[in-house]
Amino acid sequence: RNSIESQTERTLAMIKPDAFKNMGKIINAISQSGFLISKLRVAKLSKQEAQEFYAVHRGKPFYDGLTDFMSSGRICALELVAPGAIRKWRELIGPTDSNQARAEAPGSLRAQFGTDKTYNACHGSDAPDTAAEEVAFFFGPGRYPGKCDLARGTTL
Ligand code: RTP
Ligand code: MG
Repeated sequence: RNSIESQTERTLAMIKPDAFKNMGKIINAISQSGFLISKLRVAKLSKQEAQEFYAVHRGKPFYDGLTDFMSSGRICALELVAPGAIRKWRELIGPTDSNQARAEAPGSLRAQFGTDKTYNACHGSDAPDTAAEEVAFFFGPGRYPGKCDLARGTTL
């Protein structure tokens, strides 16, 4: 109850398919920024799982392209723990559009590793309730979305 984990906030971070090849650099940046990485898993989401994860955007013009992108390759999901983790992680990743990020936050992860407003390298939860839901999506009891056998390089 007095552990750092219970006294600080947690958020769900994701390294998206376009940035999976830069996972090492991104995890290094996460560690250097003072987050505790409390959970981590690699997965490849099905289209249906991507639609579920981004259900809040259902009906928007970019929803189909977004969920195609998010199911196009391996991702890395992480639970990050730190004081103010939700806002702190969104600050580290920068504005949604990587081009805007390069103009306004050149050191941010989206500036460094993303391309545009769709292919933008990283995801971060935006509020405590969505953080709890998104952590449960990947790490909740009985939840194993996006099964991926990394050793064989195949989706199970
Ligand atoms: P995220 O949820 O992935 O952390 O990103 P965010 O809060 O900064 O942005 P959000 O509005 O929640 O959008 C979710 C993701 O949808 C894609 N997107 N594409 N083409 C477009 O107009 C557009 N707008 C958003 C991005 O991949 C964005 O991160
Ligand atoms: Mg969002």
